[in-house]
Amino acid sequence: MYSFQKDVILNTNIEQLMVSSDKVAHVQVDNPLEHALLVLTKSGYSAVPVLNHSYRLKGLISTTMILETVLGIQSFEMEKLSQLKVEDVMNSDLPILKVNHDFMRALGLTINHPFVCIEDDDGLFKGILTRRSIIKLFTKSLNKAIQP
Ligand code: 2BA
Repeated sequence: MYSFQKDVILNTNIEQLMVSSDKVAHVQVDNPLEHALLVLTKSGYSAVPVLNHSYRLKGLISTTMILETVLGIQSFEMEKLSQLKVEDVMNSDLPILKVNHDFMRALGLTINHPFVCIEDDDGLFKGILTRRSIIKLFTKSLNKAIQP
């Protein structure tokens, strides 16, 4: 009989799984769209967090959001890349976890979001929790459980 370590998973501290802010590609609210497109393209991520100058979370921006904005009726309106700012386009309706939130809350959010931003008690951006880190945790635990 396999024994899956349910308690180990449920008691996981989300800070342990977090990609810390210094390793997270991000943009700022007042960056022009062309800068955001550069960050997204060069990092290879499809969406990244948006912060203000006090390092607080303000939204998310993705390549798709930018392309939809510059796509006109007949052609791409590339001048919008320098005219518009990240805050004009970003999605500000984002789920946020606190460092002390429990693992089940985090797990539920990653059903619909590939990553969830984490902030500390003062509202400062701490990092992100990705689906990858959660799948890694389950894989490790299941591997332990099925090993003879
Ligand atoms: P996506 O960019 O759509 O990436 C989907 C998955 O593809 C990632 O899943 C990861 O497994 C892989 N991937 C994409 N670009 C990668 C890269 N440059 N290096 C390594 N692996 C890459 P997750 O790791 O679960 O990430 C979920 C989402 O979290 C990503 O979606 C991205 O929007 C965001 N993300 C992850 N790490 C990030 C970071 N360091 N900075 C900013 N955003 C990040």
